[in-house]
Amino acid sequence: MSILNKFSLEGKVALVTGAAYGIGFAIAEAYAKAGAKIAFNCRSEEHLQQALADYAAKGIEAKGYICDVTKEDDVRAMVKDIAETLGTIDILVNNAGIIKRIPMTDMALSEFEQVIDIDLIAPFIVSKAVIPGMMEKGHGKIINVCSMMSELGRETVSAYAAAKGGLKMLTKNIASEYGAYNIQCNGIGPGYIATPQTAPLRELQADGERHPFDKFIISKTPAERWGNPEDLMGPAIFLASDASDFVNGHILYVDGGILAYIGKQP
Ligand code: NAP
Ligand code: GCO
Repeated sequence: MSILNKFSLEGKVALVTGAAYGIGFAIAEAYAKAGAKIAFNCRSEEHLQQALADYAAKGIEAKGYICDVTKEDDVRAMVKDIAETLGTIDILVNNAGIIKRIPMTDMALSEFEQVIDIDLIAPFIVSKAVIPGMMEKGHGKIINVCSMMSELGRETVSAYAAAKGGLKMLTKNIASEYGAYNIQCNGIGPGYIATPQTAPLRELQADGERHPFDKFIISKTPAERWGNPEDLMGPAIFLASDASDFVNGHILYVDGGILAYIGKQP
């Protein structure tokens, strides 16, 4: 048997939250191409319909749900329906997330709370709904989408950094608490990836110049480029497959070397 079979997801059921587009879509696409049955969710009917068409255009039969990951009853109903239609979830990717870029002292409490709700509390909600099925099956893979902000801070992203830092520790705690049930929980930490979430940081300036932040990230990345969602496909397959059965509580940074690099000398 080829060693590459360890990376196969054949016959597995994967739920990728927030996978209508962006990083979640790329991870779900990768899982489908590795053999998994795919379920995903988002909040918007328009995004759902567009995503179903986009998956179909790639030959992927994805099952989509309108489900806000912060609503526990709706999440439990979605997980139950997936179990009844596709099978008990083997792989969960807590991908759904938002960011608000506001100086902390200008940020309303409600804005801070919304980011924490979606980026930290929701991974708790969804993992809590999925783990009992994994325990019953005797295996499971949970991948939490962390961030450079799981390790670093920067101006205007206090809520997001707090959430993603917390998500790193939630990852380690799930790994610790459920490792004995053959459930591995790891994080994937993308660097700066070209998606709608980071589009404002890459907008061309009125004079046609690149955005200052765009130039900043290029100077902080040894690869001298933004990442693409496709850059996450291989690492995500690894963390979801048998090839990572003894990897647990690890945050796999996929950042082109940002965290290793002091930055290009001026
Ligand atoms: P994105 O393009 O903004 O996509 C976010 C997805 O999450 C959308 O499908 C959105 O769909 C869904 N979503 C948001 N809130 C939701 C909720 N409450 N319930 C259900 N779905 C929800 O973001 P992205 O860049 O792909 O990022 C995906 C994940 O990677 C996020 O956790 C982000 O923090 C993380 N990340 C991104 C980068 C980057 O550079 N892009 C780097 C590191 C980590 P609806 O709006 O239709 O609900
Ligand atoms: C920002 C960016 C980052 C990325 C990502 C980096 O405003 O700094 O949006 O937070 O989204 O999380 O890993």
